[in-house]
Amino acid sequence: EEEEENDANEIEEIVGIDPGSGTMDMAERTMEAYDLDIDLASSSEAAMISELEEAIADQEPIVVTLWEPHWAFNDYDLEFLEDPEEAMGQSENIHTMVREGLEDDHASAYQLLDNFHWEIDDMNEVMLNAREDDVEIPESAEEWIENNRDEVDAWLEGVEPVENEEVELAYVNWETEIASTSVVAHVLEEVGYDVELTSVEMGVAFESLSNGDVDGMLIAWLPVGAASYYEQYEDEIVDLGPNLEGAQQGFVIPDYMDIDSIEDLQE
Ligand code: PBE
Repeated sequence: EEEEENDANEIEEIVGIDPGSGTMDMAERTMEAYDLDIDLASSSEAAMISELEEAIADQEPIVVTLWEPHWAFNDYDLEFLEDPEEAMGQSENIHTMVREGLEDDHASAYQLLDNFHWEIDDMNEVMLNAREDDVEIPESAEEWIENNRDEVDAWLEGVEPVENEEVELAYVNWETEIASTSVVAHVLEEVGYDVELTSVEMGVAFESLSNGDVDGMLIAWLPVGAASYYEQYEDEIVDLGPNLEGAQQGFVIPDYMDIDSIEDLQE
């Protein structure tokens, strides 16, 4: 029998990101929930974005795993596929987590990490300014701090300066995580800390935090993305709660495509 030509038939895979990421875990669970008979290709944030850009240049159908905040939503007309089963949750918060004992060992760092909270627009500004000015995110993070002094000063309330103390933060090499981690690292340096930043995979970040090898991290998207790691490690780490609210992950398409729900990918 002949199949009608449409965008859904042309989709043979969903373009994912790094194996071991919360995004891939949630994508796998979502594909199971909808019983999708297509592949989930792993890659990286950068490789996923370049595939997306190539598809858009050729107006080809493509489905990627993507999340908000992300500058791609600023540069391109993109849409989240509807998720009637709510397999990806309604929205995500990004949590700050620290190792047990940090409060006693480095009270000021603990206090600052506990105070740190910002909005989607703030994180977006750091990422978009880096692109606009063609600088690395740590540099646009410094600029953001200069332009948002009042907000930063509020995080510093009750935080005593220190000397000769070192803290280590783990992060994953995703732009959202580089943005938040860079901002907090700069502010910790203002307080007087020597800050070491360690880029690892998400599972390694959780493990390092649980055994005290690193002091903190700002990377856990919950309740959905990082759920598997969180369940595994929650008794061995300290969850300081959300540093950002209202984020979202999902399956994303260019808006020229003629599908609008994950259900449209079912055969
Ligand atoms: N992400 C980017 C990460 C967090 C931000 C959504 C790819 C993840 O949890 O997998």
